[in-house]
Amino acid sequence: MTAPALWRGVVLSGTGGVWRVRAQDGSEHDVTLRGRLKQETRYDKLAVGDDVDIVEDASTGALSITFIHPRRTRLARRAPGGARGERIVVANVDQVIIVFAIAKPEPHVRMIDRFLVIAEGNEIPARLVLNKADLVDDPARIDALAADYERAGYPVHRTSVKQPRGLDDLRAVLINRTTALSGPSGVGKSSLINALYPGLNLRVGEISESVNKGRHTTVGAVLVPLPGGGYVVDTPGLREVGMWGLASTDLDRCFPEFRPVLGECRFQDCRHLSEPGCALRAGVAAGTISSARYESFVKLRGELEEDEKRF
Ligand SMILES: Nc1nc2c(ncn2[C@@H]2O[C@H](COP(=O)(O)OP(=O)(O)OP(=O)(O)O)[C@@H](O)[C@H]2O)c(=O)[nH]1
Ligand SMILES: [Mg+2]
Ligand SMILES: [Zn+2]
Repeated sequence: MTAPALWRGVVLSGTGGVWRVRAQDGSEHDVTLRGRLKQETRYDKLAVGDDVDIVEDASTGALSITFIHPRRTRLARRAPGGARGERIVVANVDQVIIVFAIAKPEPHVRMIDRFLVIAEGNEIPARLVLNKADLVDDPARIDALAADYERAGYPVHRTSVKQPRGLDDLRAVLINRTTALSGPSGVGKSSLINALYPGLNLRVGEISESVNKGRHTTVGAVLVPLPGGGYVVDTPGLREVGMWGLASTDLDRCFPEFRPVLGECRFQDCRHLSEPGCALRAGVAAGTISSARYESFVKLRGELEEDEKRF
């Protein structure tokens, strides 16, 4: 009797029963979760992005997942209907790249901050792309928008697909990493990916649709292999994560530039809203903390406190 062939792969997508797995040689296969593993772990414990071991049954040729390697990171959201339990939307995301346009559509700072908080809440490094740089004559306009984020420690890429500009640097940070690419509609996410990888002809955000033309209906996030190594995850992955699961009291730590002053408020449980002796508000008044970023904090804190009343 020959031992079953064992190989390693990455889960690209799932249908709720059959999983698409990419082997290290680049080949893709439909596999199922081995019965024993299914019982041991709750079903949804396997996630897109998981690094898995696969065995091939010597007689039937059927492929099954026998082991899920420990995850580096997870993008998780609250399980539907319950305050307890999380559902992993994507595993092993190495970075979040948030794309906005400098114009058409106008960037919305509250929304940029919301995306960054989601990344911070999941402890995944984030970068910001300001695309359509060709649409503004004065580079100081882009710098003004970038300033708050660069001060907070986020790398900011100024790009243009039309010019083109900033594309080589962006390609360099995608190589050999798994990236959740997110941002509002019309900012140029698909255009950027197509400019970076001309052969890929990918319409980010519509990936699930194209996969659905196949035999199975894809549920949730889809990992797309990049030429040269690495993966991008289509946008719904991050959008559906939201801020679920983040405690309102942890929000302040999701603004990296707030962290140095967080221990300095008069009250240990300071909400940083109207409490006397708040170091954060003192920072805003002194101009060392961005008032725009602080306003985003206040808005998101209100939303999280509302959520907590409901659960
Ligand atoms: N001027 C200019 N236009 C751009 C640039 N990048 C993309 N566009 C245009 O912006 C429009 C939207 O681009 P998409 O790539 O479809 O945007 P998207 O982010 O993928 O949008 P969704 O798929 O709806 O989420 C298209 O008409 C692009 O040609 C750029 O750098 N400069
Ligand atoms: Mg698109
Ligand atoms: Zn405070």
